Amino acid sequence: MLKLYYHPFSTFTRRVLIALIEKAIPHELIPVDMAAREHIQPAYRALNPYGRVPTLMEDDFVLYESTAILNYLEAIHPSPPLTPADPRGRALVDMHMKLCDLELARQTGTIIFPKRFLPEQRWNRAEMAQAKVEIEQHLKILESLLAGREYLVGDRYTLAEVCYTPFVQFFPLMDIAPPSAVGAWVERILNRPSAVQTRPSH
Ligand SMILES: N[C@@H](CCC(=O)N[C@@H](CS)C(=O)NCC(=O)O)C(=O)O
Repeated sequence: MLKLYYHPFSTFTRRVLIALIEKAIPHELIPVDMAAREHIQPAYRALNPYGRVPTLMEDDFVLYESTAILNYLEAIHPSPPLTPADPRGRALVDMHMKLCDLELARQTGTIIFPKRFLPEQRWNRAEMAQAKVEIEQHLKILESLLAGREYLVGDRYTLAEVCYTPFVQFFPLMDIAPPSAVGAWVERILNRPSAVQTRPSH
């Protein structure tokens, strides 16, 4: 059985949890106590030398990086599909997964990590403000791509939406009001049962 090393507040882990649910893949969850610094201890670093979650383990096969894990799950459990079958559709999903990491996930982390876990005196407000500007620029581009569409690729829910879901969840905490087509898309993807089931409590 697949094992997933995870933390319940981890955005990147949530992507994998969503895919496991969407595809009804049996799995075992193994919590990593990040508050107790378990992720930087030698035992966990032997699995994932970067000391991050998620990490997937299947027999003696170990895989980290959420997008690599999502692609592996798609390869071993192609049904129901979370990517289009045609090469162009597949490539567009890859493009959006990458852009989500580059243009939203990193900047969201810069804002929400301090807001969720650090006292205000430790916030780097200049860095957080710059991250918000970058997110708003990205949302303008997404708005033009999503106008008149329900989803980013092929008008169906794909791994691109799986990647975005944990990060768009935090728009309210970041005081970001998305433009209209992005706002409707966010509501659509956050209301999906797999998203509701994995919504973080914090
Ligand atoms: N690029 C990685 C990012 C994973 C990541 O940064 N996970 C966070 C939790 S959401 C973590 O483990 N942080 C601990 C650390 O960086 O020390 C992925 O896509 O899996």
